[in-house]
Amino acid sequence: MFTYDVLIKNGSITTSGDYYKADIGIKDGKIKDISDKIDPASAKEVFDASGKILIPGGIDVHTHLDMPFGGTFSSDNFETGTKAAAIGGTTSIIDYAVQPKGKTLNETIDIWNGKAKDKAVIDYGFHLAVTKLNDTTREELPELLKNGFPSFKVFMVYEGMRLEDGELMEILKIAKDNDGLVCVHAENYDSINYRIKNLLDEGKTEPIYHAISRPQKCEAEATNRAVKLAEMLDAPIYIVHVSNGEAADIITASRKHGFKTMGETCPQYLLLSIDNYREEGFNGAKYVMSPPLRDASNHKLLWDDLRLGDLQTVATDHCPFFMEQKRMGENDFTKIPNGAPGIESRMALIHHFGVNGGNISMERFVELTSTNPAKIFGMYPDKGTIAVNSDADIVVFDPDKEVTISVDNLHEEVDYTPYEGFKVKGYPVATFSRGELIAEDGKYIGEEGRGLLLKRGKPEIQ
Ligand code: DUC
Ligand code: ZN
Ligand code: ZN
Repeated sequence: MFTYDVLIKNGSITTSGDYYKADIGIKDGKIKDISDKIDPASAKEVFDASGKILIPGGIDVHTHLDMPFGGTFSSDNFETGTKAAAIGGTTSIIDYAVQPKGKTLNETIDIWNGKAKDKAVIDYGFHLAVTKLNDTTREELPELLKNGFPSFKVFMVYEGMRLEDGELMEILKIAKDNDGLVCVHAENYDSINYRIKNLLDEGKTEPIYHAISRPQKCEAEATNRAVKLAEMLDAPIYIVHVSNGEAADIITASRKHGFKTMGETCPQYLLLSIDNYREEGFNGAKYVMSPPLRDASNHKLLWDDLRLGDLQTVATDHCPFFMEQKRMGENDFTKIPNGAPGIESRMALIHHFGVNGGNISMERFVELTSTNPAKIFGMYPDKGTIAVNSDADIVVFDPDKEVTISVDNLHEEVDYTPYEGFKVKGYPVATFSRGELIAEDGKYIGEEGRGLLLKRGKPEIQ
């Protein structure tokens, strides 16, 4: 009888607060021992992590897999998307389950469960995106908040999905009263419609006009409104995909005044810019997402916010579409499906441009990509750390491995990456999920459909 199923030897463990060398003994999917030297004879399988860094599995709390959008579906489903995630060092996701017209929230969970169950290969949770507030949803919300779904999403834009300010306020209050958290997509709906009409009237149909139709102020205004509504109630709020320093400053100010306000940004807002929309032909459509890419001067501001603790997480908003799908908007930028891929490269990009780039420490990298997501969304300490009794979700990270990111070496189900040609030093080379080695050297090697639905607990405000 072995004491451990798996022993990871000789790695350097990095958590959000520590960096040290130790062996890790794993049994039944959990970390059972972390010690200086564990006898290799005590384990069925031994993994040698000499020269490697061991970090808690990445947690991407903002994905859109198999999501209907603008008459099509995002091209990664729960199988392809989570395999790509696993190879890239992510072991849990929280996907947005968007309430379809005429469906209850419980029916929405069933629909998203149908998409994910037996397909996802890593653990997954759902934020319910409430698109209709009526008596049924009002009754469902408190129950769901208490029973494993402690976070909801509200869109302030998108016809058929958006809620009015009063409805957002009501949901913020319900969440506050039931230990939940509301995630908000903040853009000003009316200003976007006003701009779109003028641009199209002037015959301005190319992808760049997507960015011009929803400028930085459009996001900053809605961020301010959402944050102020939450402040009026003293309710926690989490602003998703913050794309610029002006919107981030609103979060910073709110936090300084003692409110429970939090924000997320994504690699695209740290590394790409509005200039990408000017790429030749229809290539600018690759970057059509909302909010859009901004002036590059925002990069430093957002990195500073991440380093100083003004923003708390880095997720992806992974929402891929093939170029063929993007072509739906060839003659009208408003018809380009919104979204871009990123689930597989998040960890390597944030490590390289964050840690190697001198913007954040290695510990802060772990905190932003794993520990804070786990805490904020009720998964800690099962997820988000390397500690005794935590799930053995561990990424073996080779700090010396140099990779040129390309669609040719990624596994996302889409025909481009916005990060084509980006060079990184440091890359995930093996991924353990609940003690099982599921990805190694760019290949998914785990069982099919092994991911489990995460029933999450109370959010911890960071
Ligand atoms: N933004 C996107 O770019 N795609 C999907 C949803 C969203 O908010
Ligand atoms: Zn959004
Ligand atoms: Zn999104």
